[in-house]
Amino acid sequence: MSKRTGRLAVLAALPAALLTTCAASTAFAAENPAFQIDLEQLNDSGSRGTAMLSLRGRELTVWIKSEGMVPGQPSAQHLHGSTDGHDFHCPDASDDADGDGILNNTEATKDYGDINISLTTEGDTDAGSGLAVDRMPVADKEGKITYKRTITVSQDVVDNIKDLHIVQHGIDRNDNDKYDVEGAGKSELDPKLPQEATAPTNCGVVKGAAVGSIPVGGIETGSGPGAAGLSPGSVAGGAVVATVTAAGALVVVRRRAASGSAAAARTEGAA
Ligand SMILES: [Cu+2]
Repeated sequence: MSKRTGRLAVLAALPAALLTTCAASTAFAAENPAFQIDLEQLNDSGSRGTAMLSLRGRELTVWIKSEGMVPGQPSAQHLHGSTDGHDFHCPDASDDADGDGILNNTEATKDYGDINISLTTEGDTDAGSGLAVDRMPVADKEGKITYKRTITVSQDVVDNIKDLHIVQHGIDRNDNDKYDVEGAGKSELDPKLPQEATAPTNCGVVKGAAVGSIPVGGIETGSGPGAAGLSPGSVAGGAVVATVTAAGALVVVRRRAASGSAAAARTEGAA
């Protein structure tokens, strides 16, 4: 081998070495990716916050810090959207289809999709726990919520995490620190429930989500081994269960409010 050829060989090897380095660091980032979410108010709630999603294999850790929540009240919170490539996003006031001044959950679901994961404080996290308010975080007396939980998710969620987003629910239109029908009428989900308890108060998408969601098309067709997880069908089925469960769970809130013991409802803030 001539000296010249030898040098060329070294030069040729360099990019390969660089590529290997890059691949290694990319692999590291891909192994433990983290995504930031800014929560922005809906329904003029004044609520806002930040959230972080980080993945270690199929272990998803969710951090949420929000403020402007209803003091002493539980806030249902979820990862909404789908893992089959559909591009859901956060709604805005223009989605108030019936023009009543309240963006209710049904109107908003058209944009942010069904519940994919319920961000409960303990126990189940499926869509069926969507309104299990006894397992949802309670805002402290300043209206702040701090939440952190690590949950095991399906590979579909891992692969499409950028297509999901966080929604927190619960507004207080008449500023009396509780969910009541005087504030915004009855919930469209169940006329026995106050709209204030189910209407969304904030929403946030994963930063850079639009970029991430483009190549997802391949996932839609591919359903090879290991693609098990939440199918659109099972999510839809879960949503029905969620509504039913919701009716039961929210009755707790309603009874508290009805008993007039707002103080009792103002349990000490979780976390
Ligand atoms: Cu939700």
